[in-house]
Amino acid sequence: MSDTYWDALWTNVHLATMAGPGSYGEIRDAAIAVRDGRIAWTGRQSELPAEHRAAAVHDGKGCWLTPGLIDCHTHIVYAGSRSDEFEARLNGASYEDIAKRGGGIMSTVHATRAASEDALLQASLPRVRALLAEGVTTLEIKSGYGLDTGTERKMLRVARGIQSSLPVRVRTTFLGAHALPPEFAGQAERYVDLVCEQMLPALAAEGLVDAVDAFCEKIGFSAAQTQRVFDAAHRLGLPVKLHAEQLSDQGGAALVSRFNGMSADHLEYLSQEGIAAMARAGTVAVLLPGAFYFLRETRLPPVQALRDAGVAMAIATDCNPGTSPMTSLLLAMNMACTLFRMTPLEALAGATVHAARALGIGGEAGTLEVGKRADFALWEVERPGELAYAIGGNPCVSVVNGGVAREPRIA
Ligand code: DI6
Ligand code: FE
Repeated sequence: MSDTYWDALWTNVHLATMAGPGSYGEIRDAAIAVRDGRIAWTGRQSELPAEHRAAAVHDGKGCWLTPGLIDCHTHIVYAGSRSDEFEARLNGASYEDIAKRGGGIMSTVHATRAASEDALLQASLPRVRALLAEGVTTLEIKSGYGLDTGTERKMLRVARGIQSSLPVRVRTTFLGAHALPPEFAGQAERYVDLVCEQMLPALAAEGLVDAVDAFCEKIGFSAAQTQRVFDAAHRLGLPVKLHAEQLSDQGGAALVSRFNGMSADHLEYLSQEGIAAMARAGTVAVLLPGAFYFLRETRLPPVQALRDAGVAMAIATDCNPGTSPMTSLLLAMNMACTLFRMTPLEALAGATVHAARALGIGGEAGTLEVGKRADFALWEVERPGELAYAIGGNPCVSVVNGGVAREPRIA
């Protein structure tokens, strides 16, 4: 079989390869070829090798073709809804009122504990389908609404089940240190013992954990407790990331950087020392404009300082029922521009090349380069910057997962 025998070829497209810093990596009037699920050739269509053969040829009809989008921070597996709390708060109820009624994050924990594995999967699939309709090909999913071994296991199994049910690659993250479960009230250290000594080793041994996260916050876990979780992760050889500096500066970004963390996420209250530590370690800043918007936060993440320090910025939905009930990565990209003053190029890089790095899969995904997985999306837009422009539009016309084309909307 010669080098130029391909499984599939897309012609008549413009590529935004996202390879090479500071540009879309545009190749106009281009073609892209796939073999064995990987990108085998990219370039100008006029430069296609004369002797090439492809089993299938797709006419891209002048569309722009980008790497498949990557949502690198979600809590998309959960049961129940918190729309009642949203409405109660807009009718004047306080957070305390809601917490007294067993609301807030604990209402999601109760609903998730009560749901069967299949019910949890069925509740989650429509949210994932909404992301997939917008060209998402890789998705990170966290546990953290179980807070006991059995329910954390159930969440992670459902996350793996999503990859078996739909055309998407899933990276799982263990977030046992998300909140203190009611049965451990006043005993945070004992709960961290359980997370480090039982939950994480058991779930990692079952192959359910790709990375480890924690909620390092006054209302979550302290930096010292987070460090214990990271030590446990490293003993098991697992990479770490962190919910850091969302509501206050706990030094979380510097902490996760010391552990060579893949990402520090949220970062509204990030300090200059935190930025310097992230730059040194190459830790990606994952910015989450949906939570900023939904919480009506006013403190902006330090985007210009991150840029100046050369810290890569990713964008994600943070899809969760409490602070970011959002299933549109394109909208998150738009909000990153309008709310955080990121550029459309930074927003697209944030949902492709930098999101891949935040998941530790930069060698496999995130750009259109020969040898990487053939995950890409075709868009009916005039220019790639248009992807961050519309509020609620979806110009996706086709998605390719591992070289296999599909409709954006899937049943
Ligand atoms: N940060 C958040 O914004 C969410 N979790 C976290 O660590 C909140 C989760 C929820 O309220 O359900
Ligand atoms: Fe989150």
